[in-house]
Amino acid sequence: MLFLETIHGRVSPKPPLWMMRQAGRYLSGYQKKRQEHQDFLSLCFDHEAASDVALEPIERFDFDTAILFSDILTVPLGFSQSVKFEKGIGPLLGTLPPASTPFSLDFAVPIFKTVQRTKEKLPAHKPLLGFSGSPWTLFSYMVEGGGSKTFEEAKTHAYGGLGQRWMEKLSDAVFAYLEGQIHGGCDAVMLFDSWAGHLPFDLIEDFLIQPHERLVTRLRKTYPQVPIILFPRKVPLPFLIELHARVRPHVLAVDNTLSPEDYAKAFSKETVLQIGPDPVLLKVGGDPLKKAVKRIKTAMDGRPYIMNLAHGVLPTTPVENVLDFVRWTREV
Ligand code: 1CP
Repeated sequence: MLFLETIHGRVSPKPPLWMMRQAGRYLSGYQKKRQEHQDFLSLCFDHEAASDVALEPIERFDFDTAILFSDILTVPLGFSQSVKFEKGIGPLLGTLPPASTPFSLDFAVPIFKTVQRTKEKLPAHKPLLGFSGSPWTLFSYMVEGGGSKTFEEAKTHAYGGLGQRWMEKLSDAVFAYLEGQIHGGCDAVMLFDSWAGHLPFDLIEDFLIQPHERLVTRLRKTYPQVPIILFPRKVPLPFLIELHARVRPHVLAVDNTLSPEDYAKAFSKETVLQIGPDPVLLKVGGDPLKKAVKRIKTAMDGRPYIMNLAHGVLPTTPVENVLDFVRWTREV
């Protein structure tokens, strides 16, 4: 499996490739399945439909890994916090439960079934990636009650003691949740810290570094054969370097805060990076996309890396551009 071999250090002129949110709204099969379900979460909890959705991009684009089809915002359900997705608004969560609330994996039973069915239906040479939100990103949604621009509530609790308590609870919950995915058949797991870039310097230690240290150390020790991809989005370089050095994920997923050359300079050749063009460039397609792909390949030449996007694929992306992206990534 090129994807796993690369994570273990194999250098290839044709890097493994997949896209964040590869199973999503830009695909007709997804749209059809989505319409057959009352809301987005019903689709996530229908293990047959969710696994079909996860397989569609593999069949269409021959990506080098599949990713479980679910969402990071199922985890709050394990603390009995309500979650719904409102059309045109995004996620809406109920009030934050008391910090004494125990975590239950009951909500995840259908998700683990999705893992199993996706793995069964995948060609044997394609791995399956499990995932979770990171503690800080999950906490942000749980406190803010949805998306946020300022993260005022989340940061208020972070500076108080409650945030710290939740970091420990969420690290343990995410470990248990990923453990279930690994038992179900996931070959690797990814942690999405999508809102890490909103952490001010004085919260980096307690809300970015320590929760990941706790979580990744425990995962590495318990499941040494399962690689971990960490995506701390939009974290300034000095913190990113420290996070990487202390947490030691198998793969560091980077965005487009820096140029590919700067990422190559900042991290030694032993560091496996996951890197890719701006999702808007994928939507634009043509020459600008081709140039961006070439630039990344040149900067990453001679080191193991995974091609992806700087963030999730946009719903407005033409499928033809994805086909071009795959072709340009693999042409030598
Ligand atoms: O049809 C729809 O309207 C639902 C759109 C959709 C989809 C396809 C959402 C709503 N989530 C997903 C799937 C999803 N989300 C996957 C599936 C596997 C894949 O193909 O990649 C994954 C891994 C996620 C992860 C996720 N969900 C993240 C982390 C990655 C990132 O994009 O930063 C986050 C932040 C979410 C929250 C989320 N899910 C959906 C929405 C609208 C949001 C809110 C985003 C925001 O607050 O801006």
